[in-house]
Amino acid sequence: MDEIRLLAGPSVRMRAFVDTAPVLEKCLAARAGLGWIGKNSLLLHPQFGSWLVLGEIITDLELSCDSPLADGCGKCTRCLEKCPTAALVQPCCLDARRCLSYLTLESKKPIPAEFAGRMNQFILGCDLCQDACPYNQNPRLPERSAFQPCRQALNLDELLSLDETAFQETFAGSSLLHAGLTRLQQSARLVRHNP
Ligand code: B12
Ligand code: SF4
Ligand code: SF4
Repeated sequence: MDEIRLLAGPSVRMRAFVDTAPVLEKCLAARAGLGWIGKNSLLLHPQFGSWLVLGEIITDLELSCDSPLADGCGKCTRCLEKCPTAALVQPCCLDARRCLSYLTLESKKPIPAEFAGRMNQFILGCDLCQDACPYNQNPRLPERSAFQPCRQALNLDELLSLDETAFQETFAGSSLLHAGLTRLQQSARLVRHNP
């Protein structure tokens, strides 16, 4: 935003969002020509696939628009086939109540038994409908240090042995704190017996 202010002058009004407000980010990104909404319901870019996070600056600056990109999914349905819980009920349409990402990250209720055996080794979030996508096969690693992974894979026994104090210390600065120890340990107990 500082750079925009340098170019456009101090009177320009702006506000930035990154998954932080009720803004239809995928829809806006598609209309801004950054990609198309794939059948996995995520924004896909021809080069980066869906391995990207969206952020936006809303401003009163008069800017010219790019044209939206054409749909690149074609007849492919790999993401729908790969979803372990059939949460992608039709192309581009996700039933969040069945999605492991919702169940492990957002839901306040215990994970229903019918989904426990389908969690693979995911204790938080799920990327299977992204892993399956042909556009996601050669991911570009982020250069910025802020986007580098801050920790290697979690050890389930270690996670299950943590108390709240140790959890806060171990994951200080990580988004895992948002999930909370109770939720993570619930998932860890469920995936322990999965192959
Ligand atoms: C709620 C939410 C979830 C929910 C529901 C997701 C869903 N697909 O509905 C849950 C918890 C399940 C979830 C999971 C994930 N999420 Co999420 N989530 C959001 C959030 C906060 C809101 C999305 C939303 O429901 N908006 C409200 C509805 C009405 O809008 P919408 O879904 O965008 O649909 C509108 C338009 O897109 C358009 N539209 C929809 N489909 C189509 C199809 C066509 C053809 C057209 C023309 C238009 C169109 O019409 C709709 C109505 O206006 C966004 C951030 C944000 N503020 O947008 C992140 C966001 C979508 N999530 C993101 C990510 C990364 C994930 C996960 C991969 C995380 C993970 N690893 O577990 C999974 C992926 C699951 C999946 N396959 O979608 C990223 C996606 C980046 C990308 N490449 O698109 C976002 C954008 C966050 C970010 N800032 O980067 N998420
Ligand atoms: S994130 Fe996992 S559970 Fe959710 S739609 Fe994608 S594959 Fe299905
Ligand atoms: S897996 Fe196929 S259908 Fe699904 S989002 Fe990727 S290209 Fe589109």
